[in-house]
Amino acid sequence: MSAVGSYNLTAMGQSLWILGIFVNGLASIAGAVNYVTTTLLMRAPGMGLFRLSLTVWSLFVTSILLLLAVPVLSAAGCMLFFDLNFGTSFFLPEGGGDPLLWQHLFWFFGHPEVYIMILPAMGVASDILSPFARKPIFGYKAMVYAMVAIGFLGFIVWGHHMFVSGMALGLSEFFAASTMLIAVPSAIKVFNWLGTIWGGNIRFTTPMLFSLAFVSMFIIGGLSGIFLASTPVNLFVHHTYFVVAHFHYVLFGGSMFAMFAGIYYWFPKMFGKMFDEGLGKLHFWLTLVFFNLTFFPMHNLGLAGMMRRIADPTVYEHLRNLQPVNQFVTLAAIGLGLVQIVFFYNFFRSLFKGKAAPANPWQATTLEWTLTNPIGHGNFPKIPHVYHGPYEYSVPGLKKDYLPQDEKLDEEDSRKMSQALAAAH
Ligand SMILES: [Cu+2]
Repeated sequence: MSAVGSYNLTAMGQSLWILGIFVNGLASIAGAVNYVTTTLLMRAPGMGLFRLSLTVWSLFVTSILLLLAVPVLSAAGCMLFFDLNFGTSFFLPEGGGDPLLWQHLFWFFGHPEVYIMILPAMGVASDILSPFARKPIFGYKAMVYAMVAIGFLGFIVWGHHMFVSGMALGLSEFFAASTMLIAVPSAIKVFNWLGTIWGGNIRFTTPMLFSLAFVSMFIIGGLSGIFLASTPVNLFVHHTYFVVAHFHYVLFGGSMFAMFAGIYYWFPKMFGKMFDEGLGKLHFWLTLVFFNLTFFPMHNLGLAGMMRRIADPTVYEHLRNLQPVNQFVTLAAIGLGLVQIVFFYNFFRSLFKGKAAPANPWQATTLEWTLTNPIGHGNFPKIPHVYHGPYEYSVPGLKKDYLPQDEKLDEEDSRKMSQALAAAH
């Protein structure tokens, strides 16, 4: 609605919101250009693309998704801004526009955005599972190609958010099929994570626990995702808490758990201090328990008819029998929030009073662990040379069980290593 007389406050609020989205989009695009350029053009000598850690690969793929998805949101925002302020009718039926066009443009950005949030988590979890299982990543190249496939497929599934919009049957079949196809590269990743830790010499540190929980919670969120990809099931549960449950298993159980894993893993390198392992584990177990108490019952609530959005309060009368479960979920959510105090306490206490961290506390192989603590100006005093892949753990024939990426083997060691490898085959 355009302003009549005094300026329309709703339109002003929305216009400012669009401006915010636009500025945020510019920042995302600039950041993505930076990541893509750095990954492609500024690698250390010897650092081939297939020697990059999976975190870097995940950020590279994520950046390409950002470059393709964010401009669409910005353009849609501009169109909305024009509708609100300059009398155009891109989305207004009375002027010949189509409100569904907004949904299409939003979700063309919105679905890839979900992968923008989960892909870096996948990279971080890979970088943590390998050193704490003391085994190379199982199927490194398959992991890379799976991320590329997830990135590509992420652009042709947006319609699964719009099954209830009156979409043509043929179109919804396409979106259902393309969405289910994403289960394939996702399952490749899950099986490769399991293959990585299978038979490993597992160290249950805080970052490892969070990474393992990431994989487990991502499996639950992935499975409910397959339910939601199916159009008839989706029509039934679309407006319910089942979607809220699914979403949080992917983005809290997934992204947030991996984010915590990453913070604990790189804390010693970022700040030169060790965090308190006991408090880290307490934070992990409480988060895992309260997370599941909060979000698992939402599956049941959704199937029982609990709606996501309620405009008419009289509807609550019909939902009265769900009140106890809703109250339980609310209490669990408050618990989940309070538990994070343990994290912040541990974070700041370790920051100021933690014991000094050795340069490579996890005996990991990637380049950041070759830096001394504290890290000097410009990070690397001289540009390192890379000789190996990122996950050389338990290499046969060597004295220690890991081989840093920049460590050149002498002739005797490389001979021993190739002999041991040949004997193993
Ligand atoms: Cu989606």
